[in-house]
Amino acid sequence: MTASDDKIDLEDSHAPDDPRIRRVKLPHTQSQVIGDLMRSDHILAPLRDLIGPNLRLQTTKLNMKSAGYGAAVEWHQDWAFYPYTNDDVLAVGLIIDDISAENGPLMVIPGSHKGPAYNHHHNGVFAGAMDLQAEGLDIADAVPLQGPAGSISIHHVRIAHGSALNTSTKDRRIIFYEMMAADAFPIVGGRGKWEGLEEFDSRMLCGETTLEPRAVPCPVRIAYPEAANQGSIYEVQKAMGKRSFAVAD
Ligand SMILES: O=C(O)CCC(=O)C(=O)O
Repeated sequence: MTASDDKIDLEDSHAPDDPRIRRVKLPHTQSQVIGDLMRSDHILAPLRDLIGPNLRLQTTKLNMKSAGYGAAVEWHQDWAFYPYTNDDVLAVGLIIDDISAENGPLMVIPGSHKGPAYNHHHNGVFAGAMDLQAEGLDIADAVPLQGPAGSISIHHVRIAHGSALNTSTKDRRIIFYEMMAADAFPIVGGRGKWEGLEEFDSRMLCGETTLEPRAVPCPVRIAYPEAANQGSIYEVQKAMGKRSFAVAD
């Protein structure tokens, strides 16, 4: 491969004779195991406990964060990309490799999910990234989500989170399964997927769908105008002038 496509997102340092994958896109459509696991109670039961019996898929991704060069993800709220009519929207992180402080754990700022819709615009475009300091948040408060392979993390759609470049000798792969209450409908102008009712309902994971969105007042910002680079969060975040994390050589 010489360029990213709709299945694979390549590291900036990728070369055909030195392949470097940053992300596998929609892995549940590429792997039966990942798809079956997504629909199993290992993933769905804890989410039902948190946001109720009716669950719909937002998206999935497998972030590779390979040893030595796995890209950072700048601080952001998922909500900046896909606001819904309510915020019963969660991301399950399925940890494939043991994760410690050294191999680029996902970090979250506790309590930030109860705050505002933080600014993710820079130089007049949606850059999908926050300047923590400018928003009054402190990286010293960040908690790394660490654990042995096979663990899961669950983070709220409005929590500020990010992760550093993996400079260690250990891979850090996480599959993210992002899901919401079935009565959360995407807000027009957000990046939540809406391709009509049939497609929306094809993403039901358990319980019943509805035609009655539940509207809960939540702060929202619209993720436009778009930045020049698109295709994945890593590309969109290049529009952020000031980076919090180092980039690979
Ligand atoms: O893989 C990570 O550490 C960050 C994941 C994330 O926030 C994302 O992909 O949107």
